[in-house]
Amino acid sequence: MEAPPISTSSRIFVAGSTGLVGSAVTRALRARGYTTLILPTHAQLDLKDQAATRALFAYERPDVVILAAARVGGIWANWEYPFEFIQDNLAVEMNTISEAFRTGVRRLLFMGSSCIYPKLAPQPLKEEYLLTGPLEETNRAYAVAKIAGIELCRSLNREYGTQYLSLMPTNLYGPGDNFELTTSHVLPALLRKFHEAKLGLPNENGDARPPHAPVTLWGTGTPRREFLHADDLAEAVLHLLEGNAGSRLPDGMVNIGCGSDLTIRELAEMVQKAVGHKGEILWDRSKPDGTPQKLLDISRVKALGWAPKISLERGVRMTYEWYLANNGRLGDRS
Ligand code: GFB
Repeated sequence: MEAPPISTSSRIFVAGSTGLVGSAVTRALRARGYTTLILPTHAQLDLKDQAATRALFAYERPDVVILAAARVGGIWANWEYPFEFIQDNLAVEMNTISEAFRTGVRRLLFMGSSCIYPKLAPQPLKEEYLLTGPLEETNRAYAVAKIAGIELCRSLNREYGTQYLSLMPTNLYGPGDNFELTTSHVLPALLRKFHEAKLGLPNENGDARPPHAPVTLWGTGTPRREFLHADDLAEAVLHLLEGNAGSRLPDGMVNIGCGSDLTIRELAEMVQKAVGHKGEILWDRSKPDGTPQKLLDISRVKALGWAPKISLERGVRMTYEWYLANNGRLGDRS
C-alpha cells in the first residue's frame, strides 16, 4: 500500500541534522516550507542508545525519518578505527530503523554510501552490483555496516510492506564538512592543505614554512572519484520523498551521484587553482589509495526526474568561501 502523501506539516525527523548531509537536508526542507522538523542534537539524543531512541520516537511520533546520522570519515579514519565505524553505525541504524518501524513510520530514507559496492565491480556502479564481490579493505567495516542498514530496510519492505528507501550517495562535500586532516575526506583536506601552504602557516608537525610551500597529498593521485555537493544530495532527498520514490523501486536502492569522475591528481590541481596556491604537489605513497575507481551509474535517479545542478568547480569555490568564513581565516588548527 502506498504511503500517505507528505505535506509541509508532516512531522519529519532528520537524524544527524548537524552533519554535512543532515544540515543540507534541513536547509532544503526549511526552504521548501516544511514546518514541523524534529532536530535533536547529538547532545540531546545519542542514537546509539536504544532506550533514548525509543523515547524520542514515542514522544515525537515522526511521520517521516531521514537517517543521515552516522560515524563517517576519510580513508585514514576508516582504516585506523574499523571497530568504531562498524559498531557505531550498526547501533544507529538498528535503533533508528527498528524504532521507526515499531512506531508506524511509513517513510524512511536511509543514507548508504557508494563504498558498499565491490572494490573491482564494473564501472559505472549499478545498484544491482551490491554483494557481488569482495569489498575495498580500507573501509570494509564501514561498508558492512551500511550494507546491514540497506538490508534492514529491504527486509522490512519485503516482510511488512514498508517503503523504506536507501540512497547511495557518492563522495560528498560542502559547507560544514570536517576539515580535520587525519579524519576528513579528500576534498576538505585538500582545501585546508593548499590554503595553509599558500599562507605559509606551519605544517601538520608545527614546522615553519614560507608562503606557497609544497603540499603533500596521500597515495599516488591516480584513483578516480566522483564528488557531489551536499546541497545537490539534499535536493535529491526531497525529490524522492515528495515523489514517493520508495513505492517504485523494488529493491529499495538508488544511487545519487553526478555521473562523472576525475583522478585525485586532477582534483588536486582544481583545488590548488581555486585556492591560489602556487607551490609544488608531492605524493606520500606510504598512504593508501583505496579503491581504484568509484563512479556511480545514476540512470535510476535520472529516470525518477532528478539531476545534479552544482558543478565541481563551482562547488569547490563555494566550499572554499565557506571554509574561509568559518574555519580558515586565521588558518587555525582546530
Ligand atoms: O576521500 P577519501 O579519504 O576516501 O580519499 P575514499 C580519496 C582519495 O584521496 C584516496 C586520496 O585515494 C586518498 O589516498 N588523498 C590524497 C587524500 N590526499 C588526501 C588527503 O590529504 N586526505 C584524504 N582523506 N585523502 C572513503 C571511505 O573512501 O570514502 C569512506 O573510506 C566513505 O568509507 C567515503 O565511503 C565516501 O573515497 O577512498
